[in-house]
Amino acid sequence: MNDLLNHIADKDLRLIAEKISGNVRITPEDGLYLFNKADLSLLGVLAGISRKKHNGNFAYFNHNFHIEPTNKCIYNCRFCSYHKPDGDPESWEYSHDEMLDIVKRFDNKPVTEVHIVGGVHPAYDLHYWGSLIGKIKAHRPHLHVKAFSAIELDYMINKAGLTIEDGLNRLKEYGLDSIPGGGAEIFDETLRKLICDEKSSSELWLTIHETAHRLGISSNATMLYGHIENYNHRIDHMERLRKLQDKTGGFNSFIPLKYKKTNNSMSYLGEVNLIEDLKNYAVSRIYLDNFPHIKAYWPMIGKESAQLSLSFGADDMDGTIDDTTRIYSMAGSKEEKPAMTTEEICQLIRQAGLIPVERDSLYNPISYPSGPSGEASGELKEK
Ligand code: V47
Ligand code: SF4
Repeated sequence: MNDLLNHIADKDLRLIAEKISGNVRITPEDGLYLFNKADLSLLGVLAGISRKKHNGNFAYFNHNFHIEPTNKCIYNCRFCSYHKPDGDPESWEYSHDEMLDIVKRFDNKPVTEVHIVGGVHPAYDLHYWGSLIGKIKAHRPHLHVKAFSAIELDYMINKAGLTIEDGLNRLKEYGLDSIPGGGAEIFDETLRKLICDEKSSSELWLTIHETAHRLGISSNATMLYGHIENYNHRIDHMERLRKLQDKTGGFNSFIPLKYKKTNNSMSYLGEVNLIEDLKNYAVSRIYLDNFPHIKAYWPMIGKESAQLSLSFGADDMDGTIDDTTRIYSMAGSKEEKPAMTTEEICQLIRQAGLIPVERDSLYNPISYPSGPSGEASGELKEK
């Protein structure tokens, strides 16, 4: 490694690389320098060091499905291709029974998690959504329920007239297991005003996650990138997350979400390219040194790019999904009917030179389809 570091001509970059390989936390200025000055191959190597420290040669996936209860939303985020106002012919809203039917479709399948996220429906409070969780748990008690972005939580808890702490406690009693990372978007207040003015503030997003962690509910964090933000904004976003994680340790994974341009009012911006995606995964892995996992969410970025991101710091491919999410196909993702078999997801991981691990929602290993040292990974030799 020292040999490699000696070949870095830029002295500042060399010092940052030495910090990373020596396990020393990098500063916001270092993070910015990496974004601006490091070439992609160096970022791949440095993110690889960090990735290996956290996750060895393992890459994770799970068996999951989504429920998107409604696309009716009181907000109007400019990047969102999903929401429709109540009464719009393209809006939908599932009843509890319809959502339970989705759960029942998986009765004979080895899924371990349901991910529930949708629009902020004006009519329903915490008890409506909590009782849905209760019914799901009554039907399948061991299914992990990862549900509701901080934005949905803010609205439903408020509508029920509860404090954040009491609301989250109540949802925990109903059966909520963990919280997904949505709604973080970009924390910078000036940008937030421009792209999603009405939704809960950055401070409130962070408070909801902090409170959840304190109550023993773990969560994920996201960052919407590739729109009007610059590298300073991304580092600021990650710095706020890193600080909170130092305090609580309650985040499981960080999920960079690439802005997709179809059917929303920011389309004129276009989309950033794959190099930018990989840089962003790499700097995220290095910067968020207290986050155990970096997730490449393949329904958004595509299977091949998600596979490539495993060489740039990501260690988790999310799940098999089984064609249960529409958010990203509506925003223009090429994964129009996202679904992967276990074999397909493992193959992608093995081809990247890593060992697939089926995990539960808290990243406890469930099985090693290729054995714990990857000994069964003959697929590496295939095309
Ligand atoms: O908050 C909306 C994003 C998020 C677009 O925790 C868009 O495991 C790109 O949070 N282009 C919701 N992104 C999805 C989410 C999520 C996804 C996967 C895994 C997890 C997890 C959480 O989707 C929203 C917003 O940031 N989004 N529109 C768009 N046009
Ligand atoms: Fe509503 Fe979420 Fe879309 Fe914003 S991103 S408009 S909160 S569904």
